[in-house]
Amino acid sequence: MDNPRRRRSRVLPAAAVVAGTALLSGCSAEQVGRGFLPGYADGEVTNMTERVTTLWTGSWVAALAVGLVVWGLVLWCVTVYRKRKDDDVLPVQLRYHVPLEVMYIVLPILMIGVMFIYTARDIDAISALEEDPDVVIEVYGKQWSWDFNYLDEDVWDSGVHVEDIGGAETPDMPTLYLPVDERVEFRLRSRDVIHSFWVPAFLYKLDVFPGQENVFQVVPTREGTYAGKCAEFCGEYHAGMLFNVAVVSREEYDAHIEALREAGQTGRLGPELDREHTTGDDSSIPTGEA
Ligand SMILES: [Cu+2]
Repeated sequence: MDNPRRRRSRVLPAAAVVAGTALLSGCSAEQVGRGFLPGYADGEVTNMTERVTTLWTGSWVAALAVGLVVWGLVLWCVTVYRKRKDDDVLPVQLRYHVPLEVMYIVLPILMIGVMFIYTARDIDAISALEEDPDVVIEVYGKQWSWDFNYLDEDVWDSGVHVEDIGGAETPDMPTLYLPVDERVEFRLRSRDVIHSFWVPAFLYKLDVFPGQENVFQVVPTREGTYAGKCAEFCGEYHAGMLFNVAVVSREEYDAHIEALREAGQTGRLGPELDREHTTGDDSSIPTGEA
């Protein structure tokens, strides 16, 4: 029968298992507050990361609240209307309840509407382009590395096509330098197939298409080195398509540009290096300039 003491004895170990799992998995309050997105306690990585994190945590808190209500209703029905002893007649199998059915339609539309409004607001802010970015970087994705053209400085850097990611040597990863607290415009192009430019710590990625230029802007706000990768499966060595992003002071940035110039890496690694069967005609590609 319904013995409250026995019920408690089952609830307590379950709660202990949940708490124990949370502790063992090493999740701190700070990580939970960020919804387990990458991030740092000592500052936001870009001008957009706080917005993205808030949208993410807001979404899952809302989803969890809806989930709790739904699970609660399910459990309530299962418990209250369960089959009892000597209860061997099926309940009515079909019933109409128009107000309830209207609710089934209206409530989900409202919930999706709320998510839509916040998402549209944030996508708008994140993809906004300003007239005069401080730094313009042209990025070429290629099987399987990256070329970076620092367009304002007329220098370039290039990653070696990685072909032995399983080998003992670590791939020769290019490092993209960005000055902290300055607005950077990325112009993304591909030399061959579809890639995706992803710096996980920026909480943003954008696909890279052959024959098209995709543009976004961001202001890195925290000095540090971040991992970057290709996020679109692009062939055999896709996993080796890695790079680093170094967000540094203006002085360090200038010094790095100077070093590239001294190494003779002046000019631009342009569309002439695209793979032949894709478009080599620069004029057909919109430049992204306003
Ligand atoms: Cu790729």
